[in-house]
Parts: sequence; C-alpha cells; structure tokens
Amino acid sequence: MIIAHLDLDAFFASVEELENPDLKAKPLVVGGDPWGRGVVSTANYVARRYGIHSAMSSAEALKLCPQAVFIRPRGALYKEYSIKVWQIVSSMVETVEQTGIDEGYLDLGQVSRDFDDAVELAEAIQRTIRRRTKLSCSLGVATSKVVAKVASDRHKPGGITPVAPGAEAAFLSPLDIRLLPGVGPQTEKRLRKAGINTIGELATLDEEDLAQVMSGKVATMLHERARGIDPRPLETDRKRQSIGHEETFLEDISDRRVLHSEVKRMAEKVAEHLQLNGQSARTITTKVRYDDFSVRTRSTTLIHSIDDARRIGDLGCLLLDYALAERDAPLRLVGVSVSNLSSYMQLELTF
Ligand code: TTP
Ligand code: MG
Repeated sequence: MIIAHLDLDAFFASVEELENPDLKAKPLVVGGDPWGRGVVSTANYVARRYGIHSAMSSAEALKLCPQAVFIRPRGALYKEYSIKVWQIVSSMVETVEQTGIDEGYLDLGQVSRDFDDAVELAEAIQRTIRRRTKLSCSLGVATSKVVAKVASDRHKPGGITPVAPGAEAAFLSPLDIRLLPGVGPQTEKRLRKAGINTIGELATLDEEDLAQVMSGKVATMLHERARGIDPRPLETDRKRQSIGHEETFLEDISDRRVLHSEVKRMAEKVAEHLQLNGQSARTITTKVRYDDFSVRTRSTTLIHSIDDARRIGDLGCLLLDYALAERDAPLRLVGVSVSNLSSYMQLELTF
C-alpha cells in the first residue's frame, strides 16, 4: 500500500486571500464575531504567528492580535474551491477517499512504479492544484493512512513528507502523543499521567504496561498505530459503474505498435470481466498518462453495447491515437475502461 494524505493549507483563509489579495500580507482570521461569542474557524499563517488557531474564541484572537482582519466564513465559496480541488485530484488518481472539505486519502500504490515514483506523483498533484486553483496543499506519502496523515502535517504549508517503507516507527517515535490520530483529549490526559508523552513511548510499551494505562480495542489499535501499523483501506462510496484495467509501465513507452498491443491486452481483460459479470457496455474510454504525470482520456459511446475483446481493443486503439494526435509524448500509463453497462438479464427483458 502506498497512500498519500492531502490537506489544503489554511484553507478558508487561503480562499479569502485569493478573493482579496490585499489580505495576504495581513493577519487574517476567518471565524465568528470577535465582539460576541464567535469561534475561530481558521487563520492564515501570518495570524498564526500571534498564536491564533482554529477553535479558540474570536475574542481571544482579537486580544492576541488587535490589528487582525476578521472575516465571517463563506461556506458556499469554500465548497466551490473544494470541489475544484477534488476534481483535479480525481482526474490524476483513480481511488480517492475525501475525508473532509480540505483533506483526503489518495491511493498512489495503484498508479506508481515504486515509492519514489509515488512521491513524484504527489509532487505533480501538488503542482497541478497550485497551477489550476492557486491553492497550496501539503501531502504525506506513506504505507498506511495513519502515517500518511501524520506526515502531511509535518511540513506545512506547502510541504511533502515521504515516510519510506520501513521508516514508519522511527518517523512517529519522537512526535508528541497528541499528534497520533485517535488520541483525543481524554486519552492524551491518561497517557501523560502514565508518563507517556511521545508516540515512541506508547509504541514500546509491552502488553502488560499498556493494560495498566488503557484497555480494549481502542488501546490495541492505538498501540498498533503508534508503530505505524494501520490496515484500514481507502473507503470510496463510488459504486462500480465502470470496468477497467490500467497499467503503469516499468518504463515510458512511445512506440505506437507496443502501445496498441498493450491496449488490446487490456481490452481482453476488460472483455473477460464483462463476460464473467454477464454485462456489456456502450462507452469505451482510453486513458493515457504522459511522462509528466498529466492525464488525458478519450471516450466514445456506441448505439449498441458490446462485450468482445476485439471491438473494445480496436476502439481503444483508435481513442489512444486521438489522444496522441493532440499530444504525442512518451506514456507512463495506459488504461482501457468501459461504462454505460447493462446486464444481459436487462437486455432480455427490454428487447
Ligand atoms: P484544517 O485542515 O484543520 O485547517 P487549515 O486548512 O485551515 O490549516 P492547515 O494549514 O493547518 O491545514 O481545517 C480545514 C478547514 O476547516 C479550515 O480552513 C477551517 C475549517 N475548520 C473549522 O471551521 N473549525 C475548526 O476547528 C477546524 C480545525 C477547521
Ligand atoms: Mg487544512
């Protein structure tokens, strides 16, 4: 598993800065009324230097920095930016689990050659988001959700923090216990009382000592997480409305004949899958990823549905040629997928 956790930097405040660039140099607080009972949603990094942070009272923020600019949150606007960001991410990575308006997990294992390659992809995603939305984000790249999540927060803003396979426990070890996802205020108190202040101290407890401090499933889970062990897969609610096969090549390929034979090979897998499911498809899509990680897809929709490897392969090759006619460059990945599925059963009923 290679997972990235992506989190936008000072999200609400960054959007407000884009809408009004004059704010960039000023301490900016997005949140409720500082003269009432308002709470800080977030603050830009200039304001954070005064000690202002999310969830403190706006009145306290005003005290810490009387010259700060206060803005009420504009949820609909942030939503628009968020949708744009996650559309970009989804166009670059097949499997994405968005966990909040500004954060989520990306499955990089499926689309990279090895760990270093995954880190390069993370960099490409960061660059693309910056170019297309002007927003800054940070990513952690690791072998599990918990390590990726902790890592994405280590070099904010604008940082990428890779934790190579095998380095998980050493990476987590010196960090404060409160940084471990799953440790809430209550658990934190209990751990500190027992003299456990770093993730490493929790990780190295033996079962007996752990049982003295806390017990049950949560204890076991936190103990594992402290060692970088986290088997949670990505959760995506997207139902399988398409069947596809894609492959990242060991080396970039530009030879058209080789590419065509790859497309045909994938078409065979797709056709086999369709036939096993008793399905056929009307839309064929070919996806290419260039050596700079950018992605292009070309689709065609037929009047009648098909399920055989030859036709899917021929159309897949044609679509590949269309994509390469627009931009001819070496490819690191090719994918063929079909959608607009119908099952034989339905066809029988309909016709
Ligand atoms: P976060 O990602 O926690 O914070 P952030 O993006 O502002 O800053 P960072 O660079 O540290 O990631 O939360 C995302 C957005 O959610 C944040 O911009 C505002 C909102 N939010 C609240 O409204 N209340 C809160 O208590 C928190 C933590 C966030
Ligand atoms: Mg954020």
